[in-house]
Amino acid sequence: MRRPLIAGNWKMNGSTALVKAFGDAFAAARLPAGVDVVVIPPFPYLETARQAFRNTSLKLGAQTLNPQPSGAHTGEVSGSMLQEFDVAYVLVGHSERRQLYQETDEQVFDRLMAALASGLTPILCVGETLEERDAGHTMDVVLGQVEYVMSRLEPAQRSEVVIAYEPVWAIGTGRTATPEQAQEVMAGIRSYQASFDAVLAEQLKLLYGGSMNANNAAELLAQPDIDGGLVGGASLKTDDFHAICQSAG
Ligand code: G2H
Repeated sequence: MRRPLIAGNWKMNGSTALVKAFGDAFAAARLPAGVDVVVIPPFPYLETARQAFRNTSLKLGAQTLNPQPSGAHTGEVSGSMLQEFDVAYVLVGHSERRQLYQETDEQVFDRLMAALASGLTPILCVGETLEERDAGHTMDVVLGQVEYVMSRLEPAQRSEVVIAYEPVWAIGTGRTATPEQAQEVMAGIRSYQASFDAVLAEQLKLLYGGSMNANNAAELLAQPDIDGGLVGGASLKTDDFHAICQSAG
């Protein structure tokens, strides 16, 4: 059985007040016992979040990391720095990083390796654009992104990776992939993984991302190959995010 994971990616949103509101709300509201829940705020809020989440079961994540352990990389943050703030998860290769900051598969791989080296669980984000979907290239694009990283890992490293499938056309647009569209791609990712190792493929945690909200989460999470969600906009409201977490239980 794969344990569900709901991760709330705040992107460049939020405030100290919002972090504290999440701490208060989730200290008071119970989460399903079998679900891992992660909040991924911008870097400046990690320490406040660490304090505010002490009485909750919320875990902490980060939105990216630099592949280097330290040095002259102005504006960057390393895996060991994230570790100091009890960060457990880190996103790598989010489509916004790939598109807005030209992150290549090679750079995504380097970041993922840095995450593993620091004991962080990487959430590898993959997904196709609308043009790629319309041209019938969805599986080629998605599996290409998955393969670039997974084929370079040792089996023990592969078992540490969570993969989030986020169709780019569904991100922040209010246009969600249908459960069937999402399931089709997730099943493709799992069967690709099975070509390396059938046992690992069954253990691989797959998240859906792209306009997941309190209304559509249950149907998406009911799909056999969807083990959780990477939630953007709807992770900024305590009630909505809590409802999504309940759907995963
Ligand atoms: C996809 C998702 C979270 P949203 O980027 O990463 O964002 O739920 O706002 O589409």
